[in-house]
Amino acid sequence: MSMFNSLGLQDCFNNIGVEVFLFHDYCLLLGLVILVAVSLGSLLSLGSGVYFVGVYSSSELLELVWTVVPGFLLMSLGVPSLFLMYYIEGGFKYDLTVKVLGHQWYWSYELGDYGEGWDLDSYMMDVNSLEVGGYRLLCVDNSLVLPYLTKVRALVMSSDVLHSWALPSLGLKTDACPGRLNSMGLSVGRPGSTFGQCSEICGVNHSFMPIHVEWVSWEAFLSSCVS
Ligand SMILES: [Cu+2]
Repeated sequence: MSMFNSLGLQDCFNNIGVEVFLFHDYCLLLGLVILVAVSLGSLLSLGSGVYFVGVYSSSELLELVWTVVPGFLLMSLGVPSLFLMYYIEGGFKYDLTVKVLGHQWYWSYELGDYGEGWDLDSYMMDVNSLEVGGYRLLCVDNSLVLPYLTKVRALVMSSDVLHSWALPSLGLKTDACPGRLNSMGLSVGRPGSTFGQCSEICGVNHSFMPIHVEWVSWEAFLSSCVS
């Protein structure tokens, strides 16, 4: 969970999140190395009084290097980024499908795989009805309960305006668009709780439609949802 003194991304709860975290760090590091190299080179060149352009006539090797090296650097950003994008979108085989529907201003979840009675609306808890230790603006009345060690497919859609179903501690975020199903692979290896919020400005109560997913064992999952 994000705290007031947090730097960087949240600690991740799943494999995709860790990969996203590493890729983010790599991008920042690469940007920093290029910034320092270019700034130092410019300063040294200016300070020494020897102007590179003044003595430059031509060098095919130099031109080759300053074309190929940035090309490889860009590929080192693009290739893992594409892999991550496809990985986040998920594969084709799932154990469970959950439909996430954004409304103004709450989320509803449908677990149609196991018949009727599994649908729920998830509203933010009023601050006065919070229990001690509950999180203001994050706790909901009906949490989405999902089993861990399971390949879950989330199909995200909206019934009115654009919303975005975002779970930062899983490194995942998908826009909820009216009339379009976006899919996302959720897979977590241990029990726990993940919180998120709508991440698309969707109206006056945009800040008040949090997301809470509880990861439990299959036994607890099956008993929690049969009602
Ligand atoms: Cu929203």
